[in-house]
Amino acid sequence: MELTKEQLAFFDTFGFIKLSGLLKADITWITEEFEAVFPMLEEKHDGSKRTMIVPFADQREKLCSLVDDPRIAGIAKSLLGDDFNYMGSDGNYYTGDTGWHRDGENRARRHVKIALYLDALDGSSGALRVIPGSHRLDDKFGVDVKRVSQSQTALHVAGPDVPAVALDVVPGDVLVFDHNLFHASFGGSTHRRMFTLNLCERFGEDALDELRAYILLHAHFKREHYYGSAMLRSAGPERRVHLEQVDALCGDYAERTKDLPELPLKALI
Ligand SMILES: O=C(O)CCC(=O)C(=O)O
Repeated sequence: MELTKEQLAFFDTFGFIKLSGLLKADITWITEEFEAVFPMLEEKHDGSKRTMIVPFADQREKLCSLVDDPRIAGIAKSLLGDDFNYMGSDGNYYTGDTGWHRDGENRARRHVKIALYLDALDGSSGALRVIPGSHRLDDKFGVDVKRVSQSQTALHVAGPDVPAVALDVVPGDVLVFDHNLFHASFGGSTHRRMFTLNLCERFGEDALDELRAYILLHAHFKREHYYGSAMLRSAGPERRVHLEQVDALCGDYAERTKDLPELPLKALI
């Protein structure tokens, strides 16, 4: 599957796209696999705060296969090129609101997130809200819109009242957004389920130090490798293209992350 030129123009212009029902036929096994990851934590999610596992899809071979799925890989290739990098995954039981933020400020290359919400959500029950066009970092709007991260003090507007689009979802819908896009959610339950796949354009050979810094910055827990073992173990030649750049830099990963906390734990953000 490829995104059409109109879908690409929409993404370029607004910084996100919703693909309704794209994984509808698969959502039963995807949800079962999602649930199968969480028992690795000692504590069960009790709704008092967000529980997050990183890397997430990497824990289960079936979830890893999403990286090869022609629909997911097709979206990634359309937005990032045939040799895109897989940049990891997080799985979440969210509790409550997520304030306005960008996931990064990437100028040199595009980073995107593919998000699968596993419950039906609308704007008042925790659907992802986005500010269209806010991914354009250096447009005047892209600069001014930073005020939303302190909306109450800077604009006298509460987070939920910031003008935005709520991306209502049912399980099987796929949301794709640029890491530079401002996003948030409000009114969600204490058990809102979601996981992501992060992907980016391949780094140039002259930018590998930047890639090394990036993967260390995103190392939340002590681990042997940026990727989970199931992701590496089950990779065929096609997937390896999307892992090889990060894989090549992971030789000293265990040493560099040795002071971070260890899974299993109740992961907090
Ligand atoms: O669903 C949410 O509450 C926020 C999701 C989010 O911020 C993210 O995945 O980066």
